[in-house]
Amino acid sequence: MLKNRRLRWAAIPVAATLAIVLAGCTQAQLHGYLPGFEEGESPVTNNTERVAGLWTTSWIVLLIVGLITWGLTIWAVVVYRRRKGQTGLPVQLRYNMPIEIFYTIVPLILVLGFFAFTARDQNAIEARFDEPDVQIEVIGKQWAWDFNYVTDDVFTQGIQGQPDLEGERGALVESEIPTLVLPVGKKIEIALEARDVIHSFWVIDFLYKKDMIPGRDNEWSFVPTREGTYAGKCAELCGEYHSAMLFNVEVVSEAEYEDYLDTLRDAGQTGDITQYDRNSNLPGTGGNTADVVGTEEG
Ligand SMILES: [Cu+2]
Repeated sequence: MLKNRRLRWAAIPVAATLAIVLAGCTQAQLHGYLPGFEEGESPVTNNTERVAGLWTTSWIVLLIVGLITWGLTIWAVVVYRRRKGQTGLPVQLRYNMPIEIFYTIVPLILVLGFFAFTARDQNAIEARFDEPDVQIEVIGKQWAWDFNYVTDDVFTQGIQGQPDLEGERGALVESEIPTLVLPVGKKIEIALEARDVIHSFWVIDFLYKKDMIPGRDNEWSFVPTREGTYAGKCAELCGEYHSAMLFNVEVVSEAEYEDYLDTLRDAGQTGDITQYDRNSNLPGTGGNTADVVGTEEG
């Protein structure tokens, strides 16, 4: 009985704090300060709410575990402190079965729970569309990006970020940064490829990042749901100018998207751009024979 009453007293401040804290929450706070959740704006892709949900729920669970642990620690320190006139060691105890079971079972539940929810969300996020509206090949290279709009047979080839000598130290010329244009509300499937070494395609506000591995294509399926410009960068140290390997993602209306593709078509940027791969030493690419070396270097 006594134990129950104590628990009830502990629950009151926890609930009160939660109520006060949550009532005044902004979008940013409700989504665990992850990027891409501005006040009054819709989510950036069809997956960001799910990612933020897993993130904030995990934090809440872990903070509750933390509060219990810190509470018990402080309680033990205060209640069993050395009092005036006490000498020698306190009574030495061992094998408190309830506590041993408690701190075995609780972590087990936590680990299984985190695993299950992570697996559930990962399956949903990684699911591929049966029929994507737009297929795009994004190719990482030292140190820029090529975008091949496969569905519409046009492409752009980026150049490395150019230092902006006028701007802040380390700043790049914004107009020279490669830009991937996407139509809003469409099912996008991006094939992630690399020409040389491992890169990683990371669009910060999309809460998604995936490696680009030479000779092994990765896929990313999603629907961009809000128009705007989003910053991206390479997230895998890939050589000297890795830090200059930035790009932008521009999510636009379908009409603007079609206009953009037309400008590429008019500029003659159609056809195949895979021939610039440096991975000619991979099995099946026909490289590294005396013939090839002789003719290419001659
Ligand atoms: Cu890179």
